[in-house]
Amino acid sequence: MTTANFRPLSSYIEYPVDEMKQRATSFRKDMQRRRTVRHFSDRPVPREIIEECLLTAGTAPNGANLQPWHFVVVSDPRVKHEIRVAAEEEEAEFYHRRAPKEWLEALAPLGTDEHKPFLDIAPYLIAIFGKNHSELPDGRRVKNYYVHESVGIAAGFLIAALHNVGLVSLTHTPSPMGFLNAILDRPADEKPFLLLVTGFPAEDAQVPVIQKKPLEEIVTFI
Ligand code: IYR
Repeated sequence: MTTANFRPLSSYIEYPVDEMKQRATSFRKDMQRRRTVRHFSDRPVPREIIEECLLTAGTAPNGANLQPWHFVVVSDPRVKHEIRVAAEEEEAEFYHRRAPKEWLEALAPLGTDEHKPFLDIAPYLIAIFGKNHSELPDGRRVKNYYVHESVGIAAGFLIAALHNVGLVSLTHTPSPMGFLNAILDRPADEKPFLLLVTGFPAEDAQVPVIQKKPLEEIVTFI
């Protein structure tokens, strides 16, 4: 059994209350500017920027610090195209056969359909996998905990990190996503969680006019 090893919390910063308020508001405003974008430019993005954002994602709190995630960053146009073909096949099935009417109605305001040109155009497709098991440094294979929660939080960090550097992203969820294991050669124990499309927005990018719920609707203080 490994024993716990503690050190002082030296990275913590406390701000005066006024500064806390300012920071809360300025972060809220900056995050409110973020939009999910489906119209991408093919302009390249330096890989080290993506690497930095992925390191931020890797700081996410997670089950037993087993860090149950793996990110595959796809920039090879041939692999991107393979993903597009497979995703569009699933999506055509979804939009024309599988999706219940109620789901299609919920999606109508977003104007989505089975065509996914952004999978060819955007410079990076980041396939995010949740790992059900980890390999410890001593070679032992152990179970991971709270995989969905952990990977979801890491994905949120990544989306915020990309936004912070002036990139846009799309949380794409072709369903089912099993084809990502085959194309990206990932083991069956890893489950695709999200395909995060990222890059610069197209110059004529448009976004749907939608509203976020007000505080009273999403929060209860007791
Ligand atoms: N996966 C499909 C459908 C879709 C589902 C939800 I929930 C969305 O918020 C958006 C789209 C697609 O990507 O088009």
